[in-house]
Amino acid sequence: MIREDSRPKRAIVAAVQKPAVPDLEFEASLAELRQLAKTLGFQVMQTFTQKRAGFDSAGYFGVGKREELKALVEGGIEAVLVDHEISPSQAHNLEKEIGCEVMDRTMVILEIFHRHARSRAARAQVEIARLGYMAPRMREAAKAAGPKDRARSGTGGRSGGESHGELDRRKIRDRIAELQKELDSMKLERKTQRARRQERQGLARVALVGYTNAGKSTLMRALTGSEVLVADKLFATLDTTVRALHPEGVPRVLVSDTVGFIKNLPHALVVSFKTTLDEALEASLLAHVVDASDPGFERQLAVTEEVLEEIGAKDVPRLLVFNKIDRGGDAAALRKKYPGCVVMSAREPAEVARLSDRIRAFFEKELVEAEIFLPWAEQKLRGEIFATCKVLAERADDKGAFLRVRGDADTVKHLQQRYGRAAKPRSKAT
Ligand SMILES: Nc1nc2c(ncn2[C@@H]2O[C@H](COP(=O)(O)OP(=O)(O)O)[C@@H](O)[C@H]2O)c(=O)[nH]1
Ligand SMILES: [Mg+2]
Repeated sequence: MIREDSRPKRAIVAAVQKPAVPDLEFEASLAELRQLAKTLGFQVMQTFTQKRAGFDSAGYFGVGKREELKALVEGGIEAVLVDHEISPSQAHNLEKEIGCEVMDRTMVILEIFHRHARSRAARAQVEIARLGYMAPRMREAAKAAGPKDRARSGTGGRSGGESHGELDRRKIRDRIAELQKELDSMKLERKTQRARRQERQGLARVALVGYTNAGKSTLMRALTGSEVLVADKLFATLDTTVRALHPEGVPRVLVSDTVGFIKNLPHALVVSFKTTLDEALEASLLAHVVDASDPGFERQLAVTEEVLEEIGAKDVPRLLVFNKIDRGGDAAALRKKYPGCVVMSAREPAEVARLSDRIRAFFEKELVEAEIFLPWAEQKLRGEIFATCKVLAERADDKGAFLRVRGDADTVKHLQQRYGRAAKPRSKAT
């Protein structure tokens, strides 16, 4: 759907405004769709709207507007993103008439979820939603393919009267049932999931959560400094949205960008959204990013917290980050109302550095100080100690070296056990 080469696909974001929809609401939804389009790698060239009593049943826009759209497409537009869920026949007609790909809001969102779904449950859930969305559209495509399609249906052990489209629909139904069964069996494995989370807690991970457009991806780039992906084998295969906090320190902190909350989320996608967000559960710290300049931020903040609680992230520590303060918002009032919060602008490097320090401080708090004994025969393992701990001091005797280190409790314990403790453990962990 998205081109493999580096040039982004040129798109138009388009919508019909019905009389009952206030301008502000209409504009906000369009702005959100533009942001979602960017997330998918589209270059949004313009926004195209029409005020109309209702959606045209044949082609969503009125006839004249469809002509206009067609002219724009001929000028080099490759996709039209419609800010409503439109019917399969509307999408089909529109595509044929204007001559380019049409994606509706639901499809755009599904594509984003698909990219973010990492856990087995999230993948299954998103696939169910996708198949549910596809089924009626395939029927439409089959209808458009015409009656000769029916001739092909005799094979494959299906009853003779079944059309190709019906066959596909049955396959989709079967696949949905299969995925649902898989999901049900996964629910029984919840405990395992919790265990996995605990296991990962040794790794310093912070997840950015919050609404689309709050500035999560911008902060992610600013905090991690480079476009270089974390090469760590464990994560490299998992996703492309995990990077190390820059500059790297001890412990090495990994930052991940989660799927954003969406103001105008189609009801059928709520469950997929929540399952996809569950990667947030693997973090030991959630940086909840809020757009302080958005007049509706308090409601968004509340919804985010509710959903985080629902998915079981209630106990994961939070750092509340009010971003975009350069665009608006009352910094003093925010600090007073939300003690411990960070108020900042992602555009101010000094403020990004402050956020970075706050994150680092959170993980450093968890560090312990200890002494590790390293026998002379084991010196080749020095590298590992230096890579995983901060070495504060070093002394030596005839048996080996004693390294005074600060590091993650589990790592330190593991290293101590591996080489045997120093004869006289000097002081306890702080
Ligand atoms: N003025 C201002 N704009 C910001 C700030 N942070 C992000 N943005 C802009 O807000 C838009 C959405 O940011 P993005 O990081 O993509 O949001 P995400 O959907 O949460 O990942 C982009 O156009 C950013 O350039 C900020 O602190 N101040
Ligand atoms: Mg983003």
